[in-house]
Amino acid sequence: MTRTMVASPEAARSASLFAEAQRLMPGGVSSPVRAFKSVGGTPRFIVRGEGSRIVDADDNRYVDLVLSWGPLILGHAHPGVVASVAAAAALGTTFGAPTELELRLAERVIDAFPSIEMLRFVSSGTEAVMSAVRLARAATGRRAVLKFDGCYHGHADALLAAAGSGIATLGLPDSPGVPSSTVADTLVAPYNDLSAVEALFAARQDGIAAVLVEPVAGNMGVVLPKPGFLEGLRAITTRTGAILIFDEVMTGWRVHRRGAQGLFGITPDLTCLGKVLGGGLPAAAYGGRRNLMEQIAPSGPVYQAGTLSGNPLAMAAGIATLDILSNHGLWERADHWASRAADAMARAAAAAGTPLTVQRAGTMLTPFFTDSPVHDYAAAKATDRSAFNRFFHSMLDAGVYLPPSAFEAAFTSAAHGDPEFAVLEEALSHAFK
Ligand code: KE4
Repeated sequence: MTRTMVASPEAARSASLFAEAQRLMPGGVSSPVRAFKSVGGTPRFIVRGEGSRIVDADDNRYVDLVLSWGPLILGHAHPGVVASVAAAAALGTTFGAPTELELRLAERVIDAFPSIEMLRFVSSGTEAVMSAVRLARAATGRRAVLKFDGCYHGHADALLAAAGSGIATLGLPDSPGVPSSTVADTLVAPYNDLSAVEALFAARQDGIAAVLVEPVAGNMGVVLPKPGFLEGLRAITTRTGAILIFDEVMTGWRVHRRGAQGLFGITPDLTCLGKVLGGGLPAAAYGGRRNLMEQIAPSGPVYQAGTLSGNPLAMAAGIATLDILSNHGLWERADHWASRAADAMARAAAAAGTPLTVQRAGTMLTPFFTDSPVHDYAAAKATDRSAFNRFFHSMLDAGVYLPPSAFEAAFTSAAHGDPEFAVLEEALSHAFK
């Protein structure tokens, strides 16, 4: 029997599994942010997902607002997705050869993102961004890449400078093992600061290959571009011949059906996608202008490869997810629930006299414990993280599973409805005390 948590949940089985896991895997996890290190306590070992809910090893049931960090816009174990993956698996799990499924998912992506004329599938967002940066450097003959403080683009060496997400969560000074020579060509500007971008371009005599940006930042918490910021990046990169790369691994199908480029009407040169693209299985992609993508091997000299790239199970999951999501109303349902949740958090905090700023873009949102808007990483770091941690555990104990970090985005799905909203409101009624 599963139960919605009303008191501090029994987490004995998770604690026991976590102790065992820590002997076998660094931090007991397969990805750092899952370890609850910044919020403290025992990470919940999850046994199954059911639509908007997850059930942990102690049979505690939660409304899931992490959704595997974004991919599950339809919710867990959607029958249509499960059936497609099962059917594909029955034919074989991987061939290392071309399949029609890759074409079918590619055409859906190109339909959703008109800036993408051609794309390449890979298995993770890290691979997508790493490859897009390599392509931009090859296409321009330049070395420098400009990124933004607090943005996270995966764990490729060159991009672990001033990163967000797990690097921010754990307060890591970037990462040991990344030679200073590797990040010497990685320039970092504050998010939303066009004058800093202009200054870096003016100072870099040999030119800049690419500007890489989360067009809505999600890895320092949700931080929106100020009016004119993205337009300014587009103008600067067009003027200087630098490649504008939108890292939409998180924002793709999350802030808008056509990503941030659809929401703001900006056309990047290259786009990186992931998460929703694979419908919960490992798939990502990078794509853009044909005259850039044709430089990728084997049509061009820029090498990039992957044993499981375009994996048929991941393709099947992605196709099913995008086809189901195309049904009118499902994306809008997730967006509306996110809007209601943001309002409910703000109302509950105001009623308790707790400073809270909830920032949302479509189906992703972050409660920042501050009374002023957060426009960049410095402001995100200045928020009250102890208050967030208390909030996180109060909500967890009340059956709402939020991202275990103040520097992440929470996500909603088409499976979140009124019953889940009732659990959220009840949890919020005593979360700010
Ligand atoms: P992956 O290599 O984790 O598939 O994607 C890297 C990546 C690239 N770009 C953006 C904008 C991203 O948000 C990510 C990964 N996001 C994190 C959550 N903030 C994944 C969660 C984790 O690291 O465990």
